[in-house]
Amino acid sequence: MHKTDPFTPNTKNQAVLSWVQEQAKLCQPDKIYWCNGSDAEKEALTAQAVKEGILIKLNQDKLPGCYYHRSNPNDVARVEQCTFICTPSKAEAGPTNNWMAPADMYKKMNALLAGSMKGRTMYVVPYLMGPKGSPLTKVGVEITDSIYVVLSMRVMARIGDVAYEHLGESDDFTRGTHSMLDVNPDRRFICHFPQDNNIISVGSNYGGNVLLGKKCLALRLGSYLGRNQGWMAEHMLILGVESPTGEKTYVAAAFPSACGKTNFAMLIPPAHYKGWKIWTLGDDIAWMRPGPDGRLYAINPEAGYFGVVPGTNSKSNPNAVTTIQRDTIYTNVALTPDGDVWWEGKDGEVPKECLDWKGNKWTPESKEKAAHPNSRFAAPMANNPALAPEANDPNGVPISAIIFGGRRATTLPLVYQTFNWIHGVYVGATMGSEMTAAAVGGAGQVRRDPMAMLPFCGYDMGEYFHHWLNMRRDIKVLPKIFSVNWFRKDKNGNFMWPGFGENMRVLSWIVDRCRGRKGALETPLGWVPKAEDFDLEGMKDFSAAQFNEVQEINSEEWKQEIQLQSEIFLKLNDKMPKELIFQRELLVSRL
Ligand code: OXD
Ligand code: MN
Repeated sequence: MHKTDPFTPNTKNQAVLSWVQEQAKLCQPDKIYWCNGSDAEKEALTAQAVKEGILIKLNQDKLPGCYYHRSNPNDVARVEQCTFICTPSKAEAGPTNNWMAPADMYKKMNALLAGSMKGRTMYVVPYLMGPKGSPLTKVGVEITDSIYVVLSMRVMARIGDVAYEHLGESDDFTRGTHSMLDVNPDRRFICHFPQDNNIISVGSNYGGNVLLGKKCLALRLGSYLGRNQGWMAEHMLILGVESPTGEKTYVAAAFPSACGKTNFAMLIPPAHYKGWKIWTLGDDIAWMRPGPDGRLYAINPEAGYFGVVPGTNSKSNPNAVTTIQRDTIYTNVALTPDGDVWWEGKDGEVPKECLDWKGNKWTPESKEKAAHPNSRFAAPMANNPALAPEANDPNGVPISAIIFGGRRATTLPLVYQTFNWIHGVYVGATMGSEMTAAAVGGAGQVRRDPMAMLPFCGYDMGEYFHHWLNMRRDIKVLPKIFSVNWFRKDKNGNFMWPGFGENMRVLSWIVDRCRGRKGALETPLGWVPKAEDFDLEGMKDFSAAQFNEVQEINSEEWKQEIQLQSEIFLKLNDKMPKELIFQRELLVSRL
């Protein structure tokens, strides 16, 4: 519905109207602003955010449409310890999630939300997760008192009237209430009520905690809905590999947060791969369901990228560098005197002086980082020169390969293919990775992060593995499953594999395996490339001997690795599917 006054409702959907009214009664905002997603609205809200000092307008000659935001220094990452899955029973949430009884959590949240928006505006943001018209697409409505959230949501999701059109008169939408309160870590809770399709997030203004379509709906509630409805919500990028003859192969890949999903999804092949092209479908989340032809089809529910900024440059990710030149919200990077942004690892000169992410004067002599290690860009996917034309296709794309990858300094070879779906599920389920700055606490420690979903699975992790195993009955043409590790280090602490664009070589072997074009050698872990099948041509300073080293399977390290897997086996205990227990035994006997 089109209108000029944002303070009158722009929908006739009764369920939305009465829920908003209920929330308004609780939060008591001064005004209710009904977003319609238009460009005029974007302009008005951006101007308002600048006026209120929430956004700083960047140098528009250099960065047209770009703005800068500094968060509260206590609010820079996801907070897993404050994230709750409030299923009716604790068992449904499982041992890897924080749980509280729904009635208790609603009581606690209602007390915090009561009057929380006095003196503030409540924004009502209708949004779609997924392309218009897709059977996988879901509608959400987020209520928030943060203009930064509204402006970020319009980058990350398809917001506005399009969502009400999809919803029609139905009451089937995800309700999400967000209030910053006083941005106090002691009053910070990210709560999910899967049985009510409801989210309440308070006390934060950080993307992963407050852009409720992303981690909360697309992964936590999404995984719960997917299990009940026969589809999969995964922490995976989606990319397409196009050969010089126009053959396209689609791949989904799960890596934990801040392990290079955005870089991999936007990869530019090295010069040697003339005529090859990588297309980005998504960089963080995949929703997948079996299609009528029995293949597994994936969509990216998002419409933008919320990427880690430090380290982004024309070597690591040239497409991202282009993507974030326009219409981008930068959070917690450094600000230069000429209204440009800077971060550690940016192309070009280090500025002689700038303001760091906290607003303090910074010079190259400063001990602290200028940009926070988890500083972020929010940029529309439409800016990506490698955006796949299929990114808006409601049918999604058929997935031929699934890749699991962690950040591991030792043990894990560069690449291997699992023997079959069940073995692949075992490899995903036992994945370990060094923790990063994307979540508060523990950076650097290796933890088990099954399918990179540890922080995002909205129900019992053992049941989630069962769901993966069960899906093989509905997917008639099963994707092949691979393990990769870009992060192995030598004795001197140097990365053994150059990574970035060179990862194309791994991808090309994977594509050839999916298409039955390349052979492989059987090892205790799975199938690995034969030396002659792995393309090293055109690589400077990387020999066949180095390839053997990065592929080495060290049985002592693997004995330890299997011990470390006990962490997840013990935690899930009797919920661990038998198939995965057997897979572990088989691996032990093969080794
Ligand atoms: C993200 C994350 O922001 O995984 O995508 O933390
Ligand atoms: Mn992520």
